Amino acid sequence: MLIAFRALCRLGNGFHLLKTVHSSHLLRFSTAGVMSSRHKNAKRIQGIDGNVWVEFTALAADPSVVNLGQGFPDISPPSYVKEGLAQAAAVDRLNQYTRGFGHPLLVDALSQVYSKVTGRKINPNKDILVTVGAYGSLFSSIQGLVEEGDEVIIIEPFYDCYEPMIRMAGATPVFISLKNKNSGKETESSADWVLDPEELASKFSSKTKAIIINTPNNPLGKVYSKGELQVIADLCVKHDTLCISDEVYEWLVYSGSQHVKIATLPGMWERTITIGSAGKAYSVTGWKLGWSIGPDHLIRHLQTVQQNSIYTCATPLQEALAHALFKDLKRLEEPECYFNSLPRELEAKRDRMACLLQEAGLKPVIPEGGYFMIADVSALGVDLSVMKTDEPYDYKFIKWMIKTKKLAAIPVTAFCAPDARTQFEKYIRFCFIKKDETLDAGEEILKNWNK
Ligand code: IK2
Repeated sequence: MLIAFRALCRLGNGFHLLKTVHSSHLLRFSTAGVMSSRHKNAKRIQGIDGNVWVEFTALAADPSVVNLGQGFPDISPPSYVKEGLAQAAAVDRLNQYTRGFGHPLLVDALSQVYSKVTGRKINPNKDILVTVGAYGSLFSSIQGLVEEGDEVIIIEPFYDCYEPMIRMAGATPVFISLKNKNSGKETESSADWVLDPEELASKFSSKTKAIIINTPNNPLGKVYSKGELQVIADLCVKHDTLCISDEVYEWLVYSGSQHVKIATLPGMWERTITIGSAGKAYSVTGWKLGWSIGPDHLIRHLQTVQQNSIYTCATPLQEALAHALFKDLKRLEEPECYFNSLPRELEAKRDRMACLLQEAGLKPVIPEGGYFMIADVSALGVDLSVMKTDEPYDYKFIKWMIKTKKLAAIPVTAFCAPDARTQFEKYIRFCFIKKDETLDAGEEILKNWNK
């Protein structure tokens, strides 16, 4: 426990200083008593105040910068999705609170879609929680299920919020890194990045409460094969461990790969929370609607977190999402279904992005899914030793690139723990769910890189 050692000493300038034995932070206090030790942060958020999105979104906000950084589409969402929202907002009743665990029409739609996809009857009221984005699902899963002293395994590179959420729950993240088994190959693929099964087994212990997986993975684009998921599933069953499966890019899988839900493997339904996102499924990231799907005995704990925190999500958005899902459910096997047409559209953008990066001398890792591509920038040989910060190379590289080339991306070390920094700092992440004009502007910069 943090024991604050107060040494209040009156200074000539009318301020007091408070020192703590825990950190070197000195808090300033006005004589008027505006601030006191009561204003100090809660211990659970100590050390997690840095955030890659806050930092790099601000840097990329300059309109002269071509933003291939944060993962939001600038293509138009489907018209029926936008029209559905306008229609919902026109109904008085739909502008009021709805059922806290999910709007009845939406949980009905989700249960029908996921019953079909998983081949298991999903109970709309007991097996589903609608949340504020996938972030809300991750948060309620971790708060509802992970205890102080527990360990949670996360696989690097991982979506950055997993680690602080685990720490806020008082638990300890245990890291394992995907390794590139074919480093140096002419064309690298996200499929080259694999887990060592023995190393993974060594991470499980009696303290392991859960493992978080993310397929397709952000930032790498790896789509875990059934065999790879089976290795994870066998360890979960053996050690009676929960699995939080972040599948926000489940529909965005490219030719030759197939998305497999770990919850469908034997013994996994009863221990898995599967997470989805409307933002990613329908290219409406600003809607911030997500969902958790799993067995009643786990979902009820997430519901407890939600009913005592945000309580409910926006009703018109949920109504509109339900109508969109019903429309696509009817044509799930047809090319017009958005879940089939979007990956087709994106595969062409992915291939274009890979060519652009290669021509500019970067080495892309071709993703099997999702809408990000990481690229090795080391061959460019940009010397950043003049930047006197202790930041990893990728952070410096992107700050330099935004300033001098007017192109924004995201550093890959934001997705790993400090120990893996040397493995990942030569990579930066680009987002390719962008309209052609945005990709054209990126192409222009990359073509003129050496001029
Ligand atoms: N999980 C993963 C794997 C995500 O990628 C995201 C959203 N990330 O988008 C920002 C970026 O990577 O540039 C989430 C969870 C959160 O999804 P939501 O927006 O539905 O809360």
